[in-house]
Amino acid sequence: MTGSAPTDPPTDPPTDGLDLVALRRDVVTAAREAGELLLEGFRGAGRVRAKGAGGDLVTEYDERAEAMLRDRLGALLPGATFVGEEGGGQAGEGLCWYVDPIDGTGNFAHGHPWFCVSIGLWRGDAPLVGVVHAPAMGLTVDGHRGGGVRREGAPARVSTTAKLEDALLATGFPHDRATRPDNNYRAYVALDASTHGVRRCASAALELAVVADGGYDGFWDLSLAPWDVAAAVLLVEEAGGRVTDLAGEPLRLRPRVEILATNGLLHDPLRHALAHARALPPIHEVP
Ligand code: 2AM
Ligand code: CA
Repeated sequence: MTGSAPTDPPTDPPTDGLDLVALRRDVVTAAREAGELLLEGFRGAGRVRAKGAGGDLVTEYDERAEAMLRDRLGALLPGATFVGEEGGGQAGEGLCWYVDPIDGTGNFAHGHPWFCVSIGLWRGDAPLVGVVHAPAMGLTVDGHRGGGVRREGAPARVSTTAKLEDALLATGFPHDRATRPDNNYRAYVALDASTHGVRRCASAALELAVVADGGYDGFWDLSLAPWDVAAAVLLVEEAGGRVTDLAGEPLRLRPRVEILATNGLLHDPLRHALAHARALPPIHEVP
């Protein structure tokens, strides 16, 4: 859907002379290079091993792509810290890269094309640059603070859907959903039945990028990691949308991130619908 943005992007944080246009271009180049590496392993004989129960998979390609991105991004901003899904790292008050070399690892490992490289540059609590690149689908969504969002070079905006019953939504589920009472099933069932549907394609960064591009009207998740959301928070906000936690408070990149991202118009209606659904008895017994 097209139309004017329902909300304005937040005020610019200080960029201290950073050339965000050039950085964004260089991050897209690095993400595409990492994407080419991933495609060498996609549907191939890449070694897959289980990282934990319930399908949390890590492949040699996560590790190789992250190492490559550590090099490339480190060279762009030698003073920035780096937090990656595979190698960890500590964010400070200054510039920090948040990198997920494959968001949607389970899809990648199963030969499903819905996975992406996600790279976010933040300064403290402020996102500056975000790039989500899905190499198997030829999709890149990138943006920088004050510079808008593009999908394959074309301007991207959030949708203008104004009624929850007309919305197409997306969500995700925790890996321990079979046993965890707060597993998101109740909210999923309630919203799936009362909207155009709730997708769950298992790459939070990519789902959020599609919110920024207007394909989804909203996304929520109860328990993500900072590198799952760091790039796409910038994209949704810059595309005119709104991002908070489920209580409507500002999002912070804590070790466990609860997130609600919408086109802005549906933010409060979806937040209230989720609160209502989550107050009902949970669905957590797997037959
Ligand atoms: P991944 O593919 O990099 O593991 C699936 O609903 C989404 O949740 C994916 O973005 C997935 O990222 C992410 N995810 C998987 N395990 C997670 C965990 N333990 N903590 C936070 N996010 C996780
Ligand atoms: Ca991830």
